[in-house]
Amino acid sequence: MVQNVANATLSVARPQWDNSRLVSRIVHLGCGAFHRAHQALYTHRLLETTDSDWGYCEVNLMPGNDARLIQALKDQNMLYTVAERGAESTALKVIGSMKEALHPEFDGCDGILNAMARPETAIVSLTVTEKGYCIDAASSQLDLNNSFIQHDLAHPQQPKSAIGYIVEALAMRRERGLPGFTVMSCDNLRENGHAAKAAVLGLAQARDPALAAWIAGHVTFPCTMVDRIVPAVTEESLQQVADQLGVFDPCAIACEPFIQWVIEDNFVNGRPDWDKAGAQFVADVVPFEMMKLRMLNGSHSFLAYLGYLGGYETISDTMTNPAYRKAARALMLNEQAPTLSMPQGTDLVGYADLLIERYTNPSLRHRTWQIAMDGSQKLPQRMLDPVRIHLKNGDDFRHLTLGVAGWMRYVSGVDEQGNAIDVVDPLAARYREIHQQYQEPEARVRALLAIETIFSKDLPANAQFVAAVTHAYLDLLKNGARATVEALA
Ligand code: NAI
Ligand code: CS2
Repeated sequence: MVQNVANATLSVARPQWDNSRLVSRIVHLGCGAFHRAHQALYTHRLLETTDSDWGYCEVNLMPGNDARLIQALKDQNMLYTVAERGAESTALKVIGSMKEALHPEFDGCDGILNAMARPETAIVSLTVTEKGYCIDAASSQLDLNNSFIQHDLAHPQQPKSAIGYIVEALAMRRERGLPGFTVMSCDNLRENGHAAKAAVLGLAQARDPALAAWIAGHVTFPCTMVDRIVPAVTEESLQQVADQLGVFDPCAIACEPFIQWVIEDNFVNGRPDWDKAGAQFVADVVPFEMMKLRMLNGSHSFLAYLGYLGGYETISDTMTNPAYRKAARALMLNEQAPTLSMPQGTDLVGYADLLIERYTNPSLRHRTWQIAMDGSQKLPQRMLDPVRIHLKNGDDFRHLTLGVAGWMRYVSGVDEQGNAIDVVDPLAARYREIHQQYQEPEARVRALLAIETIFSKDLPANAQFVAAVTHAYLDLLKNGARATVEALA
């Protein structure tokens, strides 16, 4: 018998229940690193402490590793390990909230659509990365020119995008006289529920206005603020878990101990009592989302671009340089916090200090390269919304400016030593063209600013912003990232 997490002798206990207790009431699209260490863990905690029967039907839509993960979960009775790594010690947990797992390669589109259209499916949740919504990052509206969306319009019953699956499953429920379900985005988008709604209704409207009207009346799209730093697995991190666990678990995931989930209480078809497992249900999540996207994710992207260029492999390595620590904290408190409208009593200084402490955790090895990915999808909500506020108010925003210039320098694809950078981004080809076509720095900056899905029309037309970014970009070329960050102080 092949030894795995379901049958080997382990150093920690397996769940006290078996799979038959669970009902697949949630279909989750995007069984990646984050979901396994976050929503699946909250749901597991609920199973540990209450008589809940809420379980997950996991779905991955992408090929390659994502398909292999689904097969591996099936092979080990849907059990897997989460390793919470503090600076000093690691706690292991075997998670038992997944009932089943599906992939188009094994189960076909039909298998997945039928699961989403089952009467017991109450929630469809998503962690499909920012680009998985097929929206224009600047406007948060569905991009009808996206190749996945064009495919799904032509072949609605064999969708490829997460949004196409949701729309077709809702069409099936409507035909079958079933209620809708709640669509719950857990991605780092601004007003993620509203973005998911715009994408789903945008596609439904393009297919059939009557379907769009039905969805508008039968589906809710709560916003959520999700937080836990979960780096991508590496061979090394999997081996570390195996050494501690007693068996190799290909589905294991290592993360920080911190975890937070704030959810808008707007569910159309029931929900688990995640508050009993430490989540918070509130009427309005948007202020919390903005706080996290700007203070955490904004400073993360700043550290990712300037840290990578400065020769730092991970966020914790970057934090060993006092100038970067200081710059990250100043970005959070001087340039992001003032753009927020938080409920009274919110301690943003305490929040910033905790973020600095979390970034410093040396056990995580969160690569700057990983966070630097998909900048075209991340800059608008992390840096550019606050820039607009500062431009309007006439305030200083030099850290944000350097963050944007750092992204521009990074997407040139060549580091400060002349080595190639593996730039991963849906717009990577466009960046390459720009860097080939424009040799002169000022012209490159202008060409990058002209990418409307990132900067809209207003920012490239703002002379103050263009001058500030150009200046910071020239500083980076002349002095390098470390010296430029040091000079901020
Ligand atoms: P991952 O790379 O481990 O997983 C990504 C998942 O998204 C995979 O299941 C993949 O199949 C799916 N996916 C990717 N592109 C897709 C597309 N075009 N259509 C449909 N599915 C697609 O990444 P991870 O770490 O799980 O992060 C996923 C997202 O979760 C992030 O982009 C972010 O929005 C959110 N998040 C991540 C955190 C983290 O620390 N890793 C923390 C908070 C939020
Ligand atoms: C990171 C986030 O990869 C990134 O872009 O900024 O995934 C970050 O780790 C999480 O949002 C933390 O909750």
